[in-house]
Amino acid sequence: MSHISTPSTLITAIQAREILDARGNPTLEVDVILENGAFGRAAVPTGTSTGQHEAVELRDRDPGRFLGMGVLNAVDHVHRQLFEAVQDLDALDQAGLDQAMCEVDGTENKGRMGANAIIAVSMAAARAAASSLGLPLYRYLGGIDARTLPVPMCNLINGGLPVDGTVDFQEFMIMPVEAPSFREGVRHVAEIFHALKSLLIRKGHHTGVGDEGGYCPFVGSHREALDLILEAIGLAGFTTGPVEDRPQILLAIDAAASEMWQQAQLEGKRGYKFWRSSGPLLESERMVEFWVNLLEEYPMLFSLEDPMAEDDREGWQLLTRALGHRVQLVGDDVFSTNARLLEEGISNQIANAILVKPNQIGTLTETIDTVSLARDRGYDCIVSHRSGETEDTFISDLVVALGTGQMKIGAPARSDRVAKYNQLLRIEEELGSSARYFGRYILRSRGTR
Ligand code: 2PG
Ligand code: MG
Repeated sequence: MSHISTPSTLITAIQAREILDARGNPTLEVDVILENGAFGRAAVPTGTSTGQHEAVELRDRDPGRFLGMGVLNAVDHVHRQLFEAVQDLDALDQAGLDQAMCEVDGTENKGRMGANAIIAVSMAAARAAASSLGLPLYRYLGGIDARTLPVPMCNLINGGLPVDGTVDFQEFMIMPVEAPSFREGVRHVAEIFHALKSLLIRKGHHTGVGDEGGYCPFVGSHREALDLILEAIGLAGFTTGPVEDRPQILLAIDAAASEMWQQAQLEGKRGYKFWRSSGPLLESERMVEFWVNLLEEYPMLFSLEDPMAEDDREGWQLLTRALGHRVQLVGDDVFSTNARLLEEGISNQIANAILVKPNQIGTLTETIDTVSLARDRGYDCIVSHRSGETEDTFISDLVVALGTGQMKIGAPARSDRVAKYNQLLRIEEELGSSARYFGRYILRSRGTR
């Protein structure tokens, strides 16, 4: 890539620091400075229901600070080994500097330097490079084709592991597929979010929100959660219904089923434990039947994320065979934004879409490689936030750059989530008439039922 280099875009300084994420836990922020004075800053989010094969998030484990969650060792690695590796490298050569950092780490899971340290430098360097060229980040990363605004997967109800005492599944989401623009899509989801709040109050539920900004009512069952959402959609004046009827709003669930699988394992059993609703333990085949029946009952359900556990490959295969032609089946834990795991999943015919979280793999280059692989093999990609976010909006630019057309953002509430929506609103405005909203196009490769 040296042909596009100009000496002025060489990395001359890096400053890392420990900051707080939206849950009050420490995380890493990094500034990268180039010879020409250009500056880029990035902060790293954190997951809760993390896949077993995610790149390592390095924590200090010093019980005397932040309950062991400090990241001072990662900060130190940025200042020493990682800076040494990328000092005087060209920030325009993203692949080169990402590779240099991977080499210094030398492990497959970035366990020595910490994936949090590496991804922070990787993203900050991209920002500095964009700034040197006077380009917005989405334009720098995506070129002239970067003009597709995603359909937001907007979280309305939170449950699962991060929330005590509510529903089994982690996230219940809506997708404004018939909006004419992203801006209108945001209006749709925000109005439904407010309608749901009024409904919850009317029904005597509390309206506290979870990490992703969605409400956490004590509803007990997933059906009750889905019914509340359907009612809120109607109250707000929007339509939902079978996918083939072209409703304005479709539904999505992140079941985070690996947690249910692990819960059963704790009891020495193999299957899925519906622990909140104290339902039965379902073996893989029964779990597949569960999903098939739920889709019959709720034909507006378009997307199921982690409907099966990452350790239940046969279950995933069964489900993909049963439903893969009709709905979007998204692998989060099972792929962990890792091209090798995705390749394996593709050959085993698991899922038909992948969640993309840059910090799961640890460099921007590898994130983009995973998206390219997914696309080549006909898998849809959904760029995603994490449950522990910061005010950083990198992923909003990334989703437009990659043009994947879908983004899991959380609720239209709380600044760590809203920052992402607002950045997409700015990008849409800047693109003007060139902007296109992905909208109904998400249905292109899924047959109707
Ligand atoms: C998920 C995400 C965010 P986490 O499971 O998809 O919604 O959560 O970052 O905790 O894995
Ligand atoms: Mg998930």
